[in-house]
Amino acid sequence: RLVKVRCGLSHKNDEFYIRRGVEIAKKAVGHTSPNPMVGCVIVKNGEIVGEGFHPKAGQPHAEVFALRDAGDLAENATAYVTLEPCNHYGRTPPCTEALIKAKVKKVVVGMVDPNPIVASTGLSRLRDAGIEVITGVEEELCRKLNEAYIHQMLTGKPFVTLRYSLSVDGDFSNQLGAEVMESGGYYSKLLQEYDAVIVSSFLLSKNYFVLSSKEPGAKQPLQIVLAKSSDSLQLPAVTDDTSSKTIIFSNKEITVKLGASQRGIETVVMDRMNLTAILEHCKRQGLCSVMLDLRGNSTDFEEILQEGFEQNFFQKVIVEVLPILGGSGKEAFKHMQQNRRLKNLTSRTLGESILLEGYF
Ligand code: AOF
Ligand code: ZN
Repeated sequence: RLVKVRCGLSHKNDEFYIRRGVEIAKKAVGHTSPNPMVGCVIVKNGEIVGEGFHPKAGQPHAEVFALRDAGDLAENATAYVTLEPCNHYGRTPPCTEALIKAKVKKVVVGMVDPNPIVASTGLSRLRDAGIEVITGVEEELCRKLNEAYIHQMLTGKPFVTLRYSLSVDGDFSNQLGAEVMESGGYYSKLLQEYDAVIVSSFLLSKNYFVLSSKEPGAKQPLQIVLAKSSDSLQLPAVTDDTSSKTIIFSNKEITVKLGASQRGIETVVMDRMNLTAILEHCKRQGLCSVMLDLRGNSTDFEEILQEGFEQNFFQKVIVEVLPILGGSGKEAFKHMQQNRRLKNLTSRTLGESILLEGYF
């Protein structure tokens, strides 16, 4: 039985090479929008002879880099591509033609391109040229890789994720969570995945953190600040350093005061705070993915959350449970003063639930 398992692991099947393609596609995380992330692996006689990924919109596609890497070895080889090869002249020429010219024998595709100008024409172009084509290999993984791109292509709207943290007893106001959350650089990595992040000015005025990814070479998301306070507002944590752009949305009752170094920051005054207008703005800027970070004063988000749920604006939720108990002030926990911070928190899934265990 052991021997069998070992064979299973070393056997490199189509799924293996598509997974490798997904891995290398992710090298460009945060840089390809509005284009998808794509990886391509060229395999001949069971060996990888070329690899490439799409680094940035406007630059060549994954297939082009992989074919260049493989050189003459691409002839009679199999090309594994996480997304259907394009068949149109966009900013770059069609990848189908490049694959045909390189005389590959077979093309294995993760998923069909939802872009209406491609949508299966890439597959048929390759088949017409006598190339064997298989599609739908590790499709779920490939879809997850480009969830924002797919949503934006199919609906014309940005992909919106709600992100928030909770204490173990379900406190949602969670001003307490701000510092805890920075552990492990997770948030910094998450920011890379989004074209824009929306936060409340409350969070920034508390100087809890700066909204820029610290990943090396990171592309910074657009920082969208909801100015939510009846008083005039100072925003100490917003800087206008060139790496991250900031835009502040407010309603008529609020005066936004910017510091001398913040003059370049764009401000938009709306009749009332509304998510429709904010997302329209993102769309006009060609932004495909937006994260709405609910840290801060939960009341700050009431209006736009209501609107977002009514209009079905949200696609995804990311919830972080903090190692804190007794944040909610609920009856059962209200006498708790000490040991609010839990130790050795572990988690696992129970069917569709999550089980947490922690120690006082
Ligand atoms: C591929 N391989 O690596 C990518 C593809 O303006 P362009 O020329 O960059 O074309 C963009 C479109 O091409 C994009 O919307 C998507 O349909 C496809 N992206 N296709 O074969 C790639 N990035
Ligand atoms: Zn292409």
